[in-house]
Amino acid sequence: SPSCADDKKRRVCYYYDPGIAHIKFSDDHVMVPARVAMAHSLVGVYGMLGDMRRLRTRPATEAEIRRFHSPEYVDLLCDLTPESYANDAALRQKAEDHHGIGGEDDCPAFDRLWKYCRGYAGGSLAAARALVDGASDIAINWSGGMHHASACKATGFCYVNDIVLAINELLGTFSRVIYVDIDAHHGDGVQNAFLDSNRVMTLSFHRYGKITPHKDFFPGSGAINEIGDGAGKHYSVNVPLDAGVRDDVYHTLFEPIVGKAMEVFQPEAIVLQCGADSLSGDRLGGMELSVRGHAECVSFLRGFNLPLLLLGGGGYTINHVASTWCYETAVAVGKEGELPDDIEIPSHGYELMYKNQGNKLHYQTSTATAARKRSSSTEVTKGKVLEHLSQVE
Ligand code: ZLS
Ligand code: CA
Ligand code: ZN
Repeated sequence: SPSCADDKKRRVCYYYDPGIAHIKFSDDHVMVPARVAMAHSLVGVYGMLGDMRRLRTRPATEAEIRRFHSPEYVDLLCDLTPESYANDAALRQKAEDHHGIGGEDDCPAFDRLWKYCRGYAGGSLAAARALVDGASDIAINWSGGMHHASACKATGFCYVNDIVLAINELLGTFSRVIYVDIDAHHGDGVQNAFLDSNRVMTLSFHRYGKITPHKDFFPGSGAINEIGDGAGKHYSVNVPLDAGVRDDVYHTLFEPIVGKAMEVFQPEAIVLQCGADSLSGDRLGGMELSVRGHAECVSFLRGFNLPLLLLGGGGYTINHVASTWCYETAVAVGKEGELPDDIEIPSHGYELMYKNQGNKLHYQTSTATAARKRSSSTEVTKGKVLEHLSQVE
């Protein structure tokens, strides 16, 4: 139960590939992998690297990536470079028409794409193995969490689905795995991969609905009535949210729903995708969580005392992302109470990036002082989701 043994120390392992600092989707892309390097530097300057086992790991192999992704798609990812994309018309056509990659769009063919994919997937696989081995209680890979990728297609900035690979690794040892996704977007790729499985329960909280009369918030899936198929019926859980949801409303839903899911499903391991685009002030998310509100999800799941895999995901205001993942690393090691917020972020190379947030880890959310009325739809959503969960046998 989440109420006891929370002060117990956990063995935490942490994966970081310094190569991530040099990856660029394009000059003006919203997805900035260097945010993970910023988070890593903060974790270092706050003295937490000594509290975790640093994983010795390697990039995922082609064979490991083929365990989920289709042969043609992996062939393409291996061959694709900015040069081959520019010069090989057949390859370019295959990438664009069949595999969601190309142009100036969401998933461009950028330099070192395959290396990037192998790097973050290798991190999530190594993290999953550390939990399987029993060597660690909590394993962290902030560069992972790419929840949209499907077996044969890149979508929504995600090329290789490291989450599906990691869950499959966990399923070799654990009978049931729960996947919780607090990214502002629906975790469609993970849900679809396990849609008819009763060994994986997927639970996504996400913004849902129209952003203009003709356009849905990406990816458009994740309605409350998507509950899974066949043997997996009731094992997909969706919590659609309105734009602007802040800590109070979010946690009116999160603890009761996740608590109920834990109770009816009785998982042996937990995977938490910590997409940071649900934070206030994100360039894409439109939600209003504070750093503490977001991290409360990590503390709550940590409290169940099960093997816990923490992954990154979205997050487009990169100083907010780095602050949050640093604080959540502190939650994992049980030191969040020791992170000083009365002093400015110490000098560590990236300190100038935090100017817009007053140089403090816990920045002020835009609605922190504005009173807003709580919508009755929150109670309706909660009731419907709990009703779905009560049907799990
Ligand atoms: O969950 O909404 C879309 C698709 C489009 C509209 C935008 N154009 C550029 C592409 C086609 C219909 N895509 C979303 C994807 C959001 C992915 C979230 C990933 C995750 O957080 C996990 C990592 C979207 N929203 C905003 C953009 N794309 C977007 C905004 C601005 C830009 C710059 C860079 C690239 C092209 C111009 C881009 C994408
Ligand atoms: Ca989500
Ligand atoms: Zn997202």
